[in-house]
Amino acid sequence: MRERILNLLYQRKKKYVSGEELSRKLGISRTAIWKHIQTLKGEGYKIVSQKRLGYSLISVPDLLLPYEIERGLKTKILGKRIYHFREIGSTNDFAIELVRKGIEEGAIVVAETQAKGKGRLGREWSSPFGGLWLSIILKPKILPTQAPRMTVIAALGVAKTIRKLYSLKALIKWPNDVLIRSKVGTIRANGRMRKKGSRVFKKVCGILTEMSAEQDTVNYVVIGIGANLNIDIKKFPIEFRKNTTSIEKELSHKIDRVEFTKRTLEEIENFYLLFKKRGFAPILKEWKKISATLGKGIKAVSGRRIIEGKAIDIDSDGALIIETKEGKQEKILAGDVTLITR
Ligand code: BT5
Repeated sequence: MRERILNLLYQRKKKYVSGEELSRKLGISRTAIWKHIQTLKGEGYKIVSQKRLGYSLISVPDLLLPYEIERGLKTKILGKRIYHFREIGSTNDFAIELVRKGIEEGAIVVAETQAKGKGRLGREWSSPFGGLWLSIILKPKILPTQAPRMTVIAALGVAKTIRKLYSLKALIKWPNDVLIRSKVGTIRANGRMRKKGSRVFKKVCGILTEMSAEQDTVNYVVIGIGANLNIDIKKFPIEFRKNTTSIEKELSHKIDRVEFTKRTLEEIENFYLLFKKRGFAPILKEWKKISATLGKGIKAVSGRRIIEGKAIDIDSDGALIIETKEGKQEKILAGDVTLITR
């Protein structure tokens, strides 16, 4: 109901809609309308009321509220149910609880801040206010070994959104970091001498996919996306700042986080549907086009293996193929990559 009230107020933003009109159009009493308006105000909407004129929507809170994400969202699956928190431990943990209780595919969890944001391999993910901390529940019919494909689909969705909305050159570092070629303000960066104004790759988004599977079927996949949007880099712990950026930092202004969220969901869904229809090949093709890794000198750590060489390909399983100095080809399915040549 509150969503419908908001939609009517939005249609005449900053003008008045009478309580009588709202009550007639929505089929509820004027007292009920008044109560809903109070709740919306409590959530941060600035709505003024004037005795004979009615209600007027003045401004919307800077929050990723479900009403805002749902309005005009062009998806069929993603975001059909939205759970929003001002603060949570980890959106992935909550999404896993939901899916264990039987929630359907496409439900999402969003939070303004996370107290225990999770990176991969037990690492910490810093999640101050201003980012997008999002988990998406999917139930694809894939083999457990193919779950990393879902991460690629999400990384592509985020990178495409950044490119289309802000014309920033977002690239994907294997397997799933989204990087931006960022201007460096200092002369020294990453231990190398750099001219002021030259560019290095910095991480703007990380993805953590968690799943539950039986031997040959996946029960569910939770894709956790952490995107640094309107965040001053100083909000991150000092040890995380060096190779980190945010959209605000790159553009030198804040962006509309709701718009970013909607577009990301739409882009991810498009890639997901493409994957369902045509398989992984077209996804792989798109991924290779915006890879920050291919053709570069890299150091890869995968379990106990450390491999240095040139990243020469990503195969049909999504594995990274590295050619070592000795001319040997090595393949890794999971791990961390550092770019040596840029
Ligand atoms: C990732 O891990 O990149 C996956 C991050 C996934 C976060 C999302 S937020 C929504 C959902 N709910 C969760 O609890 N998690 C997911 P990894 O590749 O392991 O990178 C972690 C490392 O990146 C840390 O050890 C830091 O060095 C660095 N880091 C931490 N916070 C960062 C941030 N906000 N931006 C960039 N780098 C960060």
